[in-house]
Amino acid sequence: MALRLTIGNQNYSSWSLRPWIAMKVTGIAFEETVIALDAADFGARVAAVSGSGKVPALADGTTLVWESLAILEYLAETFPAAGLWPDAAPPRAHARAIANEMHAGFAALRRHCPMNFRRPVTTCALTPEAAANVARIEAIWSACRRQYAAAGPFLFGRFTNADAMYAPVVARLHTYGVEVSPPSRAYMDAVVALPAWQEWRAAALRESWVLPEDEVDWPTVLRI
Ligand SMILES: N[C@@H](CCC(=O)N[C@@H](CS)C(=O)NCC(=O)O)C(=O)O
Repeated sequence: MALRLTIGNQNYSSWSLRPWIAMKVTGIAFEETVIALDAADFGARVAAVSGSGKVPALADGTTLVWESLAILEYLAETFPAAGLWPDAAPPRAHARAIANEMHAGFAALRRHCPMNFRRPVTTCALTPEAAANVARIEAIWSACRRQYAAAGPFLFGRFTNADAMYAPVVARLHTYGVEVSPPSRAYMDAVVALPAWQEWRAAALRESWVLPEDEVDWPTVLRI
C-alpha cells in the first residue's frame, strides 16, 4: 500500500512542506491529500490520521506518524537508501541538532514572516526578535556550508532532512526580501532550483484559499 501524506495548504503550511520535499527529492513514492487548514471538516479528517490533529501526517498502512520531524525520522529509518541523514556519525549528530533547533525554535521569524508562496517578493522590516532568528539561521547555514561545501550545495552536501527542515525558512527569507550573506543566498538558490521546490510552488500558486492570519498585508492580499 502506498504511503499517504496528508498536508495543509501548500501556500501556507510550512510544516507540511518538510516531509513532502524530503520524499520528492529522494524519490520516495507517496500519495498526497491536501486539506485546507480552515476547511469545516479539517478537524474530523485530520483526526483520522494524526494523533495531534495537525498536519503533516503520514500513513504507512496502519502506521500513523505525525509531527514533521518524527515523519522525517520514520522516512530515514524506513528508506535508508534515501540517505536522509548524513552517513557519518558526526555530521549526522550535527544535522539532527540543527533540525531539532528548527523544530523547537525561531518562533519570532515564523510569526512575523509566515510562509506565503503567492506573495510577491516585497521587503518587510523585521522585528529585533525575528532579526535575531535570521542571524542564528545564517550562522547555522554558514557553519554547514564551510564544513560540507565540497560534498554538494546543501547543508551537508547532498539533500538531507536538515534541508527539509529549513526549506520553509528559505521560502520566508525569499518572500520577505530578507538580506542574507552570499553563502546563504547560494544555499537558498540551490533549494529553490530543486524540481521538487518548483512543483510545490506551482501547486501553491494554483490554490485560491486565503488565510487572513498568514497574510501580513491583510486586508490586502498581494499575489504574484
Ligand atoms: N510541530 C508540528 C506542527 C504542526 C502544525 O502546527 N501544523 C499546522 C499547519 S502548518 C496545523 O495543522 N494547524 C491546524 C490546527 O492547529 O488546527 C509539526 O512539526 O508537524
